[in-house]
Amino acid sequence: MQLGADLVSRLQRARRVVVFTGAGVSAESGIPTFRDRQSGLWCNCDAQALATPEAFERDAALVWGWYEWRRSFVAASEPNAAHRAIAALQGRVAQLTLITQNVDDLHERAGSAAVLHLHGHIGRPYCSACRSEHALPPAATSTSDGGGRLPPPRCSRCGGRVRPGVVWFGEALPALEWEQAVAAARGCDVFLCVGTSSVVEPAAGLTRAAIAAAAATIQVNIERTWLDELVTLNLRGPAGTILPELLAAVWPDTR
Ligand code: BJW
Ligand code: ZN
Repeated sequence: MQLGADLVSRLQRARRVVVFTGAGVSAESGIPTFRDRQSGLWCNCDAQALATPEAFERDAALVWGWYEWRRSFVAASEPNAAHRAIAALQGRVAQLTLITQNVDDLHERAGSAAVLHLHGHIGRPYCSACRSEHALPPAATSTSDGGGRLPPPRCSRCGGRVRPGVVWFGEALPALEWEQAVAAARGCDVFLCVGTSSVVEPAAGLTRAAIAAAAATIQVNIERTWLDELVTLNLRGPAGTILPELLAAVWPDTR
């Protein structure tokens, strides 16, 4: 991998590194992305129709069934080389902040600690009335048909309807995670933006914040995004190939 001596040295000397990931980092684990033309989760349906509080109000069984189908996908998936490379990076820099938009737990399963999940967790549903967490049975075996209608469980405390533990359009991001993410983006030396289309706000603003703070910004993606002209370096290709190569280029003793 040709990185340029300046960038290699910047990475080697970096004290504060942020890795910001999106659905593309889990694509090679078999989890469909949101917006890719071929395999996107929502290519056959309108995102707004399923990922909003209004949709859940209107047709809870449709939305709950869709999320249970996706939870089964996550349960059947394993972390890939990109998740593992990010976990390995943790041992290389003084301070690594891992921020993800993903609702899966593949970063954690690869060994990353303290992951900031900006859009929640698919495995942590909670009561839409009293907000208490609700334990779920292990995910059912995944089916390829996009799931069926399934009524959501009821809260054991108040009888309210249990909802997926994710952040829908129009909902606020978790305040603490967001504050920590913004502070990390503003204060980092190097910001890696991996496998995200960067179209969803306010998360996409983190890369802009890192650019404004004069961090070295590296985008890893198989396709162009609107950030291509703004970042320091674009590494075009699958994250599961590019990230291990990046580590090996900067720290040649990486195994
Ligand atoms: C690979 C690869 C490989 C493939 N290797 N790469 C400003 C302007 C306009 C609109 C707004 C704005 N501010 C807010 C909004 C509204 C809205 C928004 O952003 N809308 C835009 C779509 C226009 N935002 C919100 O509503 C947010 N809330 C909010 O702002 O609240 C305000 C508020 C404040 C106070 C009180 C109350 C309210 C919430 C956003 C929540 C987003 N939620 C979702 C669903 C989560 C649940 C679920 O999982 O179902 O999060 S949407 C969906 O998009 C999901 C993702 O996390 C998110 C980002 O998608 P991501 O990860 O980038 O995936 P893709 O598919 O888009 O891209 C994949 C990329 O990977 C591609 O580029 C591929 O090329 C690449 N790739 N394989 C490397 N192997
Ligand atoms: Zn309740």
